Amino acid sequence: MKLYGFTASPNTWKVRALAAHLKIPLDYQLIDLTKGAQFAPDYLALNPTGRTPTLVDGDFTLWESCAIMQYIASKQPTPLWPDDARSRADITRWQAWVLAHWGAQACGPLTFENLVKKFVNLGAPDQTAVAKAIECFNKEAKMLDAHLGKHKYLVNDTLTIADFTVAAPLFHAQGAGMPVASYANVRGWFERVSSLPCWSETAPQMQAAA
Ligand SMILES: N[C@@H](CCC(=O)N[C@@H](CS)C(=O)NCC(=O)O)C(=O)O
Repeated sequence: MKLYGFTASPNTWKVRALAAHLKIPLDYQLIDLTKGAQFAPDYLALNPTGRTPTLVDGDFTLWESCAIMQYIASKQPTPLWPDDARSRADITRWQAWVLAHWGAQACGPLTFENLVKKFVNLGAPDQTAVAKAIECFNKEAKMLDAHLGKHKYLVNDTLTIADFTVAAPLFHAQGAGMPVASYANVRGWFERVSSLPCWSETAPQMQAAA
């Protein structure tokens, strides 16, 4: 299987980490977003949204990182994607929450304003956008922290692809100014998930623009 992605993006990193954890080889090709490679005609033919990541498995092409994770995890039996309807719906629920709220309204805007802009010289963070994202982060993190106060992992108290999905944006927490310090259960859970070797095996090398 071939994965096209941008290494520093949590959306690519979580897919690569999952495949590494499952020992499923991926032929990885960088799509350099800083050079506009996502808009090259060959890439747009695979992913007309002009975003990363994209998976190609023979004649099957798939974009949207959470769908890619479910597909990769379906390649072989694994407790990370249990074969029962309730577990799969529960995992999908957390992935939908990331797409609609945790990523889109909280971690994503903070990463863009405080980190990405610095790396690609896009100017100062928009403080109105930062304040709004911090407010969203605290609202969602409070709910997540309460859940993790009762559970070791997000679904069935066992590691699943839900943990990979929710944890991925937090790898940029420090640089992006995400206020994780107040959420002890989130921090404890993130330590458990992030200590899996698959994350460091697939980690980006980050260097800010001068
Ligand atoms: N919902 C999509 C989001 C993909 C996405 O926004 N990817 C970003 C990198 S994090 C991207 O490729 N952006 C390029 C652009 O918007 O031009 C997914 O989960 O795959």
